[in-house]
Amino acid sequence: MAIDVARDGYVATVTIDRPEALNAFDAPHLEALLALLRTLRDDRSVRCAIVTGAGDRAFSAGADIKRMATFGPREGRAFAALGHAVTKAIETLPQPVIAAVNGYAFGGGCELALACDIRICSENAAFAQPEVTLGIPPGWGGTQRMPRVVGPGIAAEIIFTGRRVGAAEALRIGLVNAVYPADRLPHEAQALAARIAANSPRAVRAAKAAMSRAFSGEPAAGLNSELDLFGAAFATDDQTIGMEAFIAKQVAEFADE
Ligand code: DAK
Repeated sequence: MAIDVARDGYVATVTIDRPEALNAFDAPHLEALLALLRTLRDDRSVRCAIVTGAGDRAFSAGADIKRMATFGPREGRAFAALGHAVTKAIETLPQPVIAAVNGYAFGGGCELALACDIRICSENAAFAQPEVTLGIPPGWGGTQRMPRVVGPGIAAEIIFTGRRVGAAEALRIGLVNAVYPADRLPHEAQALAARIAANSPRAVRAAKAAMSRAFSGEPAAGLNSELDLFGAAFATDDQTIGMEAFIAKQVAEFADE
């Protein structure tokens, strides 16, 4: 049982490692993931993170149903709050996060992937919000994030039916950006992350911060924030480095922070 982290250059890969339960989350795994996200948040040597599941069957089968089955309202609420803290920590991580979905992403597993900035998956991936079949509504942000990613009508159908969405459909509806053979998924995730990490970390962070406001409040507030972040970029070395490299027909090398 563990949440593992591995580094490759500027990229940190976080692996949910509980394959005997298809990487379902109990409270200790949620707490471990939350603690790890808090260290990544302040680690300027990490420019992009990947989240994936151990083994070849599941990204995560969601919240641990066996543990939840015995919860009363107080424990249920505390568990839901922990799940919220984890998905929020991913969403608000300053660095971009890629979900490399390598099998089942059900319930809380699907919601974890939805909290990431980008989702890519293997050909054997399957997504679902089956909570209503268990007598509960989605509880880790799926009701809010699924409609933003795939649109309200498709989200309503997926959430109200609890049905499975395979990789090809996930690609078609925009739930994932790309589908790869399972054995190529880790390499493709690393390549995508490395490509992001080669860019100005300050500019990428500013873009993520501005995009996070795209769906909150009035559009004008988001546009004003974009304006502020754009202006602030002109006070950084990265802006000078990036533009001078372009003019000199060279590849920009952005320094660590
Ligand atoms: N929890 C605990 N154990 C799980 C699990 C899960 N979610 N999913 C799978 N497992 C365990 C199985 O019990 C089995 O354990 P053993 O019997 O070997 O001990 C092992 O993993 C292998 O699973 P299967 O034998 O079932 O494998 P199959 O290939 O036959 O089926 C499956 C794979 C993913 C289709 C199936 O396991 C399945 O349907 N699993 C349940 C998936 C699911 O329904 N996930 C959603 C969980 S609900 C809220 C707060 C939080 C939440 C909601 C509300 N509030 C705010 C109100 C969160 C909800 C959820 O995530």
